[in-house]
Amino acid sequence: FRIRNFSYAQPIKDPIRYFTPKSIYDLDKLPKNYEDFVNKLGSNYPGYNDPAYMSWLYKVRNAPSKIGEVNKVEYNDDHILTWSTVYSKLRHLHDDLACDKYKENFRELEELGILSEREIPNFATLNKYLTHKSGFQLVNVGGMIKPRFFLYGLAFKVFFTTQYIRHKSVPFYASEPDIIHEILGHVPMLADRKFAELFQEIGEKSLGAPDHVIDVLGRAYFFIIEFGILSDKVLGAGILSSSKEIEIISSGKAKIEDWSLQKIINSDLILSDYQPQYIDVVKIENLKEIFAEVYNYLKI
Ligand code: TIH
Ligand code: FE2
Repeated sequence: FRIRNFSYAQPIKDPIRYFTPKSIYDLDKLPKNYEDFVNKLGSNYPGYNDPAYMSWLYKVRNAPSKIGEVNKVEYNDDHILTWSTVYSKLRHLHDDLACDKYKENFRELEELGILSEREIPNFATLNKYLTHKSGFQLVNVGGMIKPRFFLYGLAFKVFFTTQYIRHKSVPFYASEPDIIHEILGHVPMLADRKFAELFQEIGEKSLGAPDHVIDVLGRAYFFIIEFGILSDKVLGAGILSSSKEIEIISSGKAKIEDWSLQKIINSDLILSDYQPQYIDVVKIENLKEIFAEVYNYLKI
């Protein structure tokens, strides 16, 4: 008989942690809990004292979709007013500041009647557009999920997305993703075929990866895809969806840093406040090389 070497064996505390999806439908087996929201709940949570909003919020957050299904969320006049207020303000700011790819697809989405100030688009319509353009689809979850599982989705061109909208008292900045962030931040970029390929590649690199790899991939995603800039234009979805954050950048007071892998590895991840710094990747064509550097460093 053979003596097996157990030195690589990991104690399986949480079996799901080691589950790697093999097909898109395996994504339904991943946990979709959103611990961050629960941690944040307190009397300073926007909308905390608005019981109608809070009960709606719980309902929407607790109805994650399965692959291939979409929820039809009922938005009331308050929600639509928040959408319209942010939409018109951002649209104006984006004219000068959003990167070209974003603007090009945004214009197309408006021309097709998919995006407008008047209504919050439904996922069925968005997904029809996205799958046609780049193969991506939105699948709704209740809030920020574990980075590992978010990245796993990308491998199968699934973009896990929130569907609730921020409270009307805080239209111009949200400390966590909501539908304004997803649609006015991410969707126009997700429609770009090259960008979508990059997303899928990041996801593929994450499948079954050890924690330190997930950590670095998550950081690259965060500092570039969410909060990156392209010299005098904005790329990051976290900036594009927040007029407050755009204003900070255009005021010239923001700290802009050149890309450096060591910098993103050593910087704190600030999730619920304005960013203390933004990474400038100069032009979108640099992303391939930048991510190649990340993969090379991680030996993946
Ligand atoms: N700050 C973004 C907004 O106001 O739309 C939301 C977030 C994106 C990523 C982290 S928080
Ligand atoms: Fe995001």
